[in-house]
Amino acid sequence: MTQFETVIRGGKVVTAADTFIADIGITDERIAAIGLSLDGARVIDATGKLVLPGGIDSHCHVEQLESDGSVHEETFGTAGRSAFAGGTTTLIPFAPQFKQQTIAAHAENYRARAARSPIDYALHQIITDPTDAVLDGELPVVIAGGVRSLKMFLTYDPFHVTDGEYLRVLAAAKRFGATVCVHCENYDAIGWRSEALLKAGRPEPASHAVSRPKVVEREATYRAIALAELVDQPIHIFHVSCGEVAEEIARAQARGVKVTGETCPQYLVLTAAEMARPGREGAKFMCSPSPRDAGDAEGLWAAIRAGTLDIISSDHCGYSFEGANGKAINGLDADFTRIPNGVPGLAARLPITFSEGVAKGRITLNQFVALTATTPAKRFGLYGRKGSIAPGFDADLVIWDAARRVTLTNSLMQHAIDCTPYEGLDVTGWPVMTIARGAVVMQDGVVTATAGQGQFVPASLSDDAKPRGVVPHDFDAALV
Ligand code: DUC
Ligand code: ZN
Ligand code: ZN
Repeated sequence: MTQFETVIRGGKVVTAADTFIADIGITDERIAAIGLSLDGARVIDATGKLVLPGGIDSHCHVEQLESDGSVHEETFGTAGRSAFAGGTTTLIPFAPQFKQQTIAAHAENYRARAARSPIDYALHQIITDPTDAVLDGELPVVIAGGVRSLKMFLTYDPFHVTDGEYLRVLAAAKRFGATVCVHCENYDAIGWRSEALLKAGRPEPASHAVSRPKVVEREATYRAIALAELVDQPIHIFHVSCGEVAEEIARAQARGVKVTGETCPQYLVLTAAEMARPGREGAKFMCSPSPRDAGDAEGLWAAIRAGTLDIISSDHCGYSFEGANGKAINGLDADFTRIPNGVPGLAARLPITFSEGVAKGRITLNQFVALTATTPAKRFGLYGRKGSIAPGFDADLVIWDAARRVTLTNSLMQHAIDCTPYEGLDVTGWPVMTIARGAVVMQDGVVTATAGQGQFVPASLSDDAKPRGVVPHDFDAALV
């Protein structure tokens, strides 16, 4: 009988396609066999538990450099700890580019930070200044280095790009083979309403939601898709906040356009009402797009079940509530336009998705795995190594107690941030062990991973990112 280094014995193995009881044999960091009565030097008993592929958080902001010289509080070290605590084994954070600067200007700095990661990671490349030198000179080098997804912001100072700049990036992505992820909100509409809110004497956090209603996101989503259709470049819409926006994606998908979408736990369990808490407390819930209204989450679940939205990422972007580097970086009295946007969610993503989705009967176990691991791996070119339980894949696994009831607290999140917007939320389903490339990195909440243990995972061009070959009037402007 083959002796494996480690065997996970007797668990209910769940992939995006199947659910079955089996042992998993692990050797040399990879899944070597799936079968019955496997024997290992180390045996981990998973009887009565689920065995899932480790989560892939394909949208999270980690140790991100900002143009003012500041760096996000969440380091790769603390992000890895938090991710492992929550059953996630791969992250895809963002390498920066700032206006009037090259990509190279910050690449080495960010790679050096990432090299200390305890968790495996791929990278997205933010593009904010798409000059010819950046698109034709630097981008092919970035892509050859294994970064095959670009992030574009249609709003947000100092990141936002014009429609013309967005088109140029879509065309370059098509030429060189990359997918494009888009933050869809209308910059001018938000600016206009924000100015009016401040003039009307409404500087408090609750105004955040008022400044950027659904239509602002819906318009930008429509525009992002229409321009991508013009270029015939696949795009992925980040952080869809409500069904009304998902409908734009569904309409385009029905036309055959290659557009995909994701949502995040904050849109499934938070509402805009949280931002109306007394004083500056509401800042803890400020993220963009804004959380919406009671009832909007059901629209998102419907879009998830229909396949319109097929990834649930965290958009983890942690800012502590206290201290001078987080939500109060512009002072305790900063108006809503000057409070950094973002909520932490690395550790909360899987438990909230499982609890709200599987435990409440909205999705199946297999859909849960697809949304949180398999589809992110496929979309961002990591599949074959990450995202499933099959021979040859990295042994990234999470042993999951489907019945465990937990009340979320900030200390359970194990991140660097001093608060969680999910404080007090009851969930059913919890990770009891996380295994990364064959090593136990979390057991019963104790994380043991070390700095530098994580590897950079180069991405390949996914099928989702390949153009379909349909351009208006048979004239492909991207290739001229
Ligand atoms: N929204 C983003 O798009 N990025 C970071 C934080 C946020 O709220
Ligand atoms: Zn965004
Ligand atoms: Zn984001």
